[in-house]
Formats: sequence, structure tokens, C-alpha cells
Amino acid sequence: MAAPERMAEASAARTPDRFDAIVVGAGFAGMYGLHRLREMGLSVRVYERGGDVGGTWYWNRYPGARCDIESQEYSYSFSSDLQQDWNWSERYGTQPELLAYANHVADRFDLRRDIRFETRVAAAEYDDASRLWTVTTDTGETATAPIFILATGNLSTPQLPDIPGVGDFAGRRFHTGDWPREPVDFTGRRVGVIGTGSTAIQAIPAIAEEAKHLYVFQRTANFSVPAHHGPMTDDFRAAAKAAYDETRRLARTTPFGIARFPAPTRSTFDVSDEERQEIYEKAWAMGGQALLFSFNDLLISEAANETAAEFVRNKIRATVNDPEVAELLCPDDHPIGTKRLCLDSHYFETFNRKNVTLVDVRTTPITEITASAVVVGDRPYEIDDLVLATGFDAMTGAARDIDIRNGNGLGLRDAWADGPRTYLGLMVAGFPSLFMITGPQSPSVKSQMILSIEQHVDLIASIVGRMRDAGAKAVAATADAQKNWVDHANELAETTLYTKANSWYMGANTPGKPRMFMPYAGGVGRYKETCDRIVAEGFTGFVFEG
Ligand code: NA7
Repeated sequence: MAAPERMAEASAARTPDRFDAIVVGAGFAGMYGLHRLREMGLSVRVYERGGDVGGTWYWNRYPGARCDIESQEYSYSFSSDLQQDWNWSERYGTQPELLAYANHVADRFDLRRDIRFETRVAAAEYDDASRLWTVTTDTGETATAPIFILATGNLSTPQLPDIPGVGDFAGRRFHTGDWPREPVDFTGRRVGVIGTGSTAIQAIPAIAEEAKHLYVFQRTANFSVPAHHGPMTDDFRAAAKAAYDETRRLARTTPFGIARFPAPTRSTFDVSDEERQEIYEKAWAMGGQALLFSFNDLLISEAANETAAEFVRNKIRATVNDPEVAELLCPDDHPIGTKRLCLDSHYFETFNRKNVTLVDVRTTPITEITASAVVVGDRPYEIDDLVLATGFDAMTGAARDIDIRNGNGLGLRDAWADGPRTYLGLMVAGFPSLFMITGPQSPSVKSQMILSIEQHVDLIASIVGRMRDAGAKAVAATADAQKNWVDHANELAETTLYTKANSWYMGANTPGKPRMFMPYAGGVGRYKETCDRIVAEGFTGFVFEG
């Protein structure tokens, strides 16, 4: 049914639809949330602004898009049949394959019948008397439920750069996080890419293959390691499937929720310089995030971190032919790993191509974008296509986009004016029965996301189960529990090097956003133990009402 027809139907009906739970988002979080709650017998309505399931993998269709965690780990574990039946074809899932997987899950568990697509939730208001959330959509629909769940993703609000004239560009303009559904052909075109974060680092080699000329506008150089991407062999796939019970269990005990990367035990200076170099070389050959798991102090000690950082810089110098370009590509303003460590397929080699020019916009910033050019200082770079790989209003952007108000009329935006504050990254004190999946102060983006999504959904399910058992109509986090959790999360972050980078983890990429490290830095294993203990002790820090 088209949106206007739905609006007419909704206003004709006048009374809001009533559900046991309303979920925003049909990415991996919303999909599993729907399935899990439905299995408990709840009636659930999911609203999704996209035209189908997949979330991140629905929107981020830019060339070269793929996951930076290996496929056998980056997948659901809740259904043994699903993980045995599905066959990943590549070591790191491509965007089309991940989207196909999301579609397969939606079909297999018949999820779409409870999802309203192309429908954005505009507002949600809690009523203390009825203990219900009323949700309003941009199609004019309203619905109520005692439980309201944000499965809105951590990187789902694309951000345009605050460059004068960005709206004046007359050629084709794309944001990587809102890429067209149809393939985009860059053959014979002059293309400009603004940004050199993980997205751009994936897209640049792919666009360079097609473009007549590619200008890469770099403000901050980033650390990147080779993915050593390739097909998944039948033997590897069979072994991974046979070992799933053990690897999934192990993953839940590790810092990042990745079985392949248990907590390292050695410190950087426990070994000789030669041995350290060998360890880094092995990690480099293995590819992916392995380098960061070489020693246990790489994200704590600046001196330790510098050994890994310089190892990567030397790899860049050895790869890029022009020494001046190589030096520009060497990151020098943040410790390695404090921004997302990028995984690439021939990124640095791309700058040896004749049709690729690196433009340093740190020394001389972009002054404006005109109808046909990106102007750096006073030099215009004429282009046909502009690709903005400029990132997201991360972690809080999607929640802040919805006008969420509690029973006193207080907005979540106002409650978070000085930065997000949550209990376990799951609930916000003063906002009863509002849950967020992988919210700030939970491991979220510092973990294998699907594992963290499953852990949060399962936790929500146990809280909802407890509500049912106790005959409670609402659940809330206490202000004390939230304060203690935020203090704990902040203290942990301060012991790491994460706070030294101007990263989106710190909110530093979004003008006006308070500076704080938003994910939980204590690791997946420790976080899960804490949550399990809280449940075992009778849901400490939660109050069941009514
Ligand atoms: P990121 O990591 O936030 O990168 C955005 C890039 O855009 C980064 O290089 C920025 O430079 C650059 N940028 C943003 N605004 C400007 C302006 N005004 N001028 C020049 N350059 C600019 O986003 P990604 O999409 O790459 O990655 C996000 C996450 O998605 C990633 O970490 C993975 O977890 C998946 P800056 O560093 O701010 O100088």
C-alpha cells in the first residue's frame, strides 16, 4: 500500500493501532528484535524508513562496500539451522551478499508482515497514566505500545560536510550512506571524493578503476591494513560450521566479540624489537584487525601504540611510489586503532595510478563547492561527480532525529544535551520502557555488531519476561544506576587512548556535539558478565512499575 493511502487509512481509523511493542528500524537489530519478541507471543509493529530490510546494508551500496569482520563471525547465531544452511561465498561479506542474507532471514522467519516500510517515525511520547508510548510516523499513522524499542543503528544518519556551497553542486552528488539503488557508472567521468575514512578507503580503489580521473580530498590520513580479501573455500566454510557452538561461545568472552581475536596476553615491550616486527608482519599477512590484537597495551600506552603505528606507516612508504604522496598518506595525528582501523583492498596502491590525485585539504582547506568544482584555497578542481564519504552523526543521530518525549514532556534530545547518558546502553532513566539496541555506553561499534545486537535483544527479552511474570506495566532504569554506569564507562574510556582522537566515537565529527567517548570501552566479555550478573541478581538498577 502506498504511503498516502496508508495516511488516509490511518486518519480514517482515528484510534491508534495498539501493539505490545513498537520497534524502529528493520536492520539486523530490528529484525532479530521482531523475531524474538514475536516468539514470546508479543504483537509487534516495526517501522522502517527504507524500502526493505537490511539497515546499514540497505543504504550503504557504494562501490567496494563490504564488512570489515569475517563472514562466519558477522552473522546471526540465534538459529543453528540458519547458520548451517547459509553459505557465505567470500571471506568478508560484500554489501550485496549481506543484503541477500538479510532478505533470506526476512523470508525465512516471515518478518515482513509486521514491518511498515518507507515509514519514518517522527515522534514518540510516553503517557505516565496509561503507561503507553504513542508513536507518530511521517505518513500520519499513530500506534501505541507499552514497549518502545530503538533499533535505529549506530551509523545511520548520513552527514553532509559543512562546506559552503555543498548544495550548489550541479553534477551528480552522492553520499555513500544514501547510495542510489541502481548501479552508478563512473566510466569516463571526473570524480571527486571528499573523505578518507573506512568508507572512502573501500570506495576509492573501486571508483578509480572506472573514473577518467579521481581527486581524493584528504583532511586526515587514516591507518589502513590489507583485508586480504578472497573467496571462502568449501573446507574453511565446513570447518567454521562444524565449530560454531564453540566459536560463538568463545566470541562472547572476547574484548570485541570476535572469536578469532581473544584478548592478547603479552605486552609490547615484553618482546625484542625483532620479535615484535615478526609478530606485526604475521598479523599484516593474516590481514584484518589482527594487528591490533598483537599486544595487550596497544590501546593503552602511547609508546606501545607508536610501534604499531610506525610499522603501518613504513608499509605505506613501501607501497606508494611518490615519497611526498606517501608522507601525506601517513597518519600522524592520532594513535592507531583510536579511529576505526580501516581494512582495504589495494587502497594505498591506488595512489600510484595516473588517474588518481591526492589533494591535501588539511594544509589548505576546501573553501567552497561550486556548481562544477571543489575549490581548495583558490584552486578549483573541476569534476562531474561528487562523492561525499563524510560519515555519520554517529551513535545518537538516529535517536535524536525522533522527537522522543517522556511523561513530563522532557525530550531525549534535552536529556542528552551534554552527551548521551544511559544505563548499560540499553535504557535511559526517566524514559520508562524505552529500550535502545546497542546504544551509547554499550560495546556497540567496538564489537561484532550482530553479536552485540543479539545480546541486547536477549536482554530486552528477559526484562520483558520479568515484566510479564511480575504483572508489571512498565520498567525503568533508576537514576542512580545510570549515573554509576556512565561514571564507570567514562572512567574506563579515560584509561585508554581512544580519547586522544578526533573520531566519530568521540562525537568530534559532528559540529556542536559534546565530546565524549560513546561506546563502552570495557569489552564484550566484561560487559556481558555484568549484564548476566544484573539479571541473576534480580535486575539490579531496573524498577518494575504497576
Ligand atoms: P568517517 O570515518 O567519519 O570519515 C569521514 C571522512 O570525511 C573523514 O575522512 C573526514 O575527515 C572527512 N570529512 C568530513 N567532513 C569533511 C570536510 N568538511 N572536509 C574534508 N573532509 C571531511 O566516516 P566513514 O563513513 O568513512 O566511516 C564510518 C564508519 O562506518 C566506519 O568507521 C565503519 O565503522 C563503518 P576528518 O577525519 O574529519 O578530518
